[in-house]
Amino acid sequence: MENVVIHEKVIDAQARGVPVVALESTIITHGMPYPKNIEVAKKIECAVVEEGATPATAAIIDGVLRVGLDEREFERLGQGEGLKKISRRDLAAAVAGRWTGGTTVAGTMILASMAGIPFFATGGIGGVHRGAETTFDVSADLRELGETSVCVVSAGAKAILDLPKTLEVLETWGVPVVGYKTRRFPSFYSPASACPVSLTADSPQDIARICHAHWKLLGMKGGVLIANPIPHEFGLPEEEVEVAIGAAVEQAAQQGISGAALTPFLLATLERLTKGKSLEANIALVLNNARLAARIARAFAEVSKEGPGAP
Ligand code: PSU
Ligand code: MN
Repeated sequence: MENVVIHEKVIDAQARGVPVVALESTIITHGMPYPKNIEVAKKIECAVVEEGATPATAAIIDGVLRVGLDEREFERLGQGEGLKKISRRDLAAAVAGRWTGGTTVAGTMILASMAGIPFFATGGIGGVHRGAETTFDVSADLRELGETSVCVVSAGAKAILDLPKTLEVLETWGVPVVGYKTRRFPSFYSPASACPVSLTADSPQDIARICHAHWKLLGMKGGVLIANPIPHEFGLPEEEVEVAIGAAVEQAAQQGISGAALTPFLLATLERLTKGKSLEANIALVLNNARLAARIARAFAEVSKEGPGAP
């Protein structure tokens, strides 16, 4: 795809058959404060390298779609002004208007797919917002998972969302939701919610086989969502998070915050209300997801070698 600039180190890894893991950048531009955001983005890349894969953070710099960033580009995203949050509907405007910004889960899936990278690690996906029955606020991430053939490793979705409705929409779009060593959909800061997942896998190999069956054996399009619970020691007490979320949702309604601004507003308010504890949990779970994504990408390379009749 000639409109994407793939970093040399990523092209080199692809040529040598080293698995690649795509990473998103809205977490840098809209998810965490500077300089923590840059620090964490680099730690995530290191976690992927430690697991034997090559990281490729996606973003848009001066209207150029980039997969794999260098030092200078990370700095731009970390402390630049007027940075955009770029989802599917924003891509054309970003290119035509030479925007610089972070790509959401949906945006990153599109860039990863253009660059031929089927595995992607993030923190949490966007979903159906609470009160969506009146606002119709449903993240474009869900439709993208239905459409684009990338496996997204997440810690589920934040309880700022309506989790049962989010899972219903994923079902409508035909997205396999695979709980990693769990039968319950994780809710980001907590290892489990009350909602069941449709599938459970106990190893990266099991997940790789599901992806292989989905894309290669059945020839279907569309994403696979991996729900990887936050490690127990980093989870936050559920009652405390629930109170803070209730307050954040209420503040958003009072201030009339809606649309693309809603998720960043809720995340920032939550951070304040939990006195930074949510940030530490966020970092722990993203690193956990990056490691798992790298292990799945490696396992997928092995499973693909076993040939079309592989189990
Ligand atoms: N959820 C999080 N942290 C995040 C996001 C979601 O816990 O940083 C970001 C992701 O980039 C996601 C986007 O793709 O917010 C969803 O935004 P919206 O609901 O506007 O589609
Ligand atoms: Mn929205």
